[in-house]
Amino acid sequence: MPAYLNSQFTLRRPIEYNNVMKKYLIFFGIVAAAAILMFLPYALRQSNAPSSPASSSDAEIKEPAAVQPAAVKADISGFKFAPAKITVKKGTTVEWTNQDSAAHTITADIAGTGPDSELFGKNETYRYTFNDIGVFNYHCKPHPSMKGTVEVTE
Ligand SMILES: [Cu+2]
Repeated sequence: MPAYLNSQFTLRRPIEYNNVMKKYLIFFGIVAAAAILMFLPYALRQSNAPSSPASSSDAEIKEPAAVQPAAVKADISGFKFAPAKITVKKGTTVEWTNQDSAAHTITADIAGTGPDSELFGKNETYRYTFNDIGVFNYHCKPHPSMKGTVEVTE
């Protein structure tokens, strides 16, 4: 008699079959639960689809901020600050370029409260970052009639 037909095997077979079925049911149960858990966030995201244009417009709002110039540019031309009055947000750097042959300075009217450059000549620049809120009046040391203002807002 072949071994696979012995009575022990045929008796045991249904029990083993049940065990195998139980293992399969548990396995598929876990797979199904995992599949549901994996698809749940996706399904929730899909249901939020109408609000996704809002998130893309958030990105559009962020983009100009990232592209924001490193410095606000101003000129010194014809013995004048141009523009003479600049309004910037706190933390903004202002960069002045001297277009005149004469050397000029950017000097805070109240020493120690704002820009204080050396003399700088034609096509040279001076940068100052305004980290405090307020109105900063400045002038040119050799030409006190040259006056400018930077207003720094929140
Ligand atoms: Cu000057």
